[in-house]
Amino acid sequence: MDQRLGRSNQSEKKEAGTVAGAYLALLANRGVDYLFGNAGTDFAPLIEAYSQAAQTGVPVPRPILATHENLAVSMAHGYGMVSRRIPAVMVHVSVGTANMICAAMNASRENVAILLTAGRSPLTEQGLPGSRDGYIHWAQEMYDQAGMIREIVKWDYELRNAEQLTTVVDRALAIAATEPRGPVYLSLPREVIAAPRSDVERPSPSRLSAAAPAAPDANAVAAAARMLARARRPLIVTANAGRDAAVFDALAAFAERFAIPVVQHRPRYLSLPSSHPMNLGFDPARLLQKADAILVTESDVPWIPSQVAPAPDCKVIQCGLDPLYTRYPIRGFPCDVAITGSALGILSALTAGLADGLDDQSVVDPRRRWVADERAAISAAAEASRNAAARKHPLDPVWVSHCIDRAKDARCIVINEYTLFPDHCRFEFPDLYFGSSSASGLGWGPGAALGAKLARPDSPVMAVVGDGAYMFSNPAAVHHASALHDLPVLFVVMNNAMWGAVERSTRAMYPDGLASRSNQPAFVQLGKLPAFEQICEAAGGYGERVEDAATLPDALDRAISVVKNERRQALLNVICGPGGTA
Ligand SMILES: Cc1ncc(C[n+]2csc(CCOP(=O)(O)OP(=O)(O)O)c2C)c(N)n1
Repeated sequence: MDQRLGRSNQSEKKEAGTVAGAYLALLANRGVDYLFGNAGTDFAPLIEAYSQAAQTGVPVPRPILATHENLAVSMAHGYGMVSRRIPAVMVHVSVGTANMICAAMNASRENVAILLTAGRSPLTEQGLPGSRDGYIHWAQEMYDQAGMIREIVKWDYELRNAEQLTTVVDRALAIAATEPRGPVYLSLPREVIAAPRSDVERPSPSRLSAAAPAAPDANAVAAAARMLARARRPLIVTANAGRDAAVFDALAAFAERFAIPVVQHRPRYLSLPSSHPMNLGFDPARLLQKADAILVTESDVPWIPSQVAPAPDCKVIQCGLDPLYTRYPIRGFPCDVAITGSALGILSALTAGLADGLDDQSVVDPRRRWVADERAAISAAAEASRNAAARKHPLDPVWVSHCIDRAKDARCIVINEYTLFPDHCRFEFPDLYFGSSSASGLGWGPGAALGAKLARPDSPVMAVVGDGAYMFSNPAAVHHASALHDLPVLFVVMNNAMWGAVERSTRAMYPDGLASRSNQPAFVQLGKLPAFEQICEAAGGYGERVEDAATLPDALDRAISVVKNERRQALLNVICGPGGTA
């Protein structure tokens, strides 16, 4: 956890002003660099406090205006996901909270820590600074505003008075930063933040640390090590072990030493270099039935049970900060041993447990040969599918993925709202690829890319999204934010003019049904779409429509050059045929 929890080692100097001013200064003191905001009447004391801070020079989080709450939270998600710091978001009372829930759910399922906040309708009808003065102040009030979002966040609270400010903020940040990390929610009534600040001493840095994760249990590790040591065909399945960037090297060393192949099923963070000899791609289905021991690490859905299952005698070890995913109502994957702990801690404990029995080359060498054969087969199949895709018209997403891979800088951060095929791309370092949340609340990718750019201003950033995902992202708000905050990124829209995932799901359920034979099934075709490239151009960016496979590489080069050399956002509207993974 690298969040600074304080900037100096003394108590903060006391100043005149409001709770709003003290709150902003406290956030900055606790290492919150950015406050993503979508404002309303509840913001008045905060806006005044920002002006006062500008005059006094008190450090406060930089305000980042976003014209939709889904965008504000997606930007915060992207920023937190890349930086591992905790950003804050503030939205307008109940209605703003309603608008941010989808993006908050994405962050929650991916363990991204965010301090989500919202105003409250003023509590009083008159008599206090901040009392109701607009007709909306009655209808916007709810009996339980936080109830809307309570299932998604780790903790929620309403600030009641000036005196508890430090405890509340420090507790919120410590809970958000404790693994498994996640968003927390704090509501801030207008009279409370408009009140005079308290003169209660505020320790700096915070005295409320995040809790360290549990250490892996020695007996469980020993049992898992025995299962892996005996296996002829062991397999690791992960989605998110790489959320701790240090795992990228640790998993590489572990997999290599003990010759255990790794499949990354629907990864949100990559956990292994593409070129690693134990990397067996992204599809567990073809390997699952061959496996006799499976180590699932940080993977909520290691395979789809209705489509494929491991052999009945295959041992399954589930590892993670919350290996049973207790926040998911149903999850019935087999689990012979469950180990709670960080991926890094568990890999290190398993290394010690396996070192005795498994450095035996007679066990490891045959595995290594098996994995090499599997890897060769996967790479041959990928090449065949690229060749088949190469000259298709309209463009094939496989070919688009390959061209993106060839065009991108080796250090480019790629945000994938699921249309990019990572099996046709190379990522050799941690934190270069981020996939959309397993909650799949569409509209995340473009905002997350802006947040990633904020976290790593010197890295090129690209968002690859479907036309559906792009429209869910509030494009006008996205392009406005990119220009306003000087966050030039490249958006590649794979435009198949449909909600392909909806069609694929219908065909899968009713392969012989009428809808499968229809040219116009309901709720699938998007018909005539806007010229997306012009939406980007309207915000001062560069836009191009690409219809021909042969012209895509040059179009990518042009767009990448505009983003890099002119510091302007760019959008390629790539007209694709059906395809996709969801
Ligand atoms: C907020 C939200 N609403 C609806 C969905 C259901 N949904 C899943 S994929 C999808 C279509 C996405 O379209 P597009 O981005 O064009 O990709 P394609 O499926 O065509 O490959 C929809 C509507 C969702 N995941 N999230």
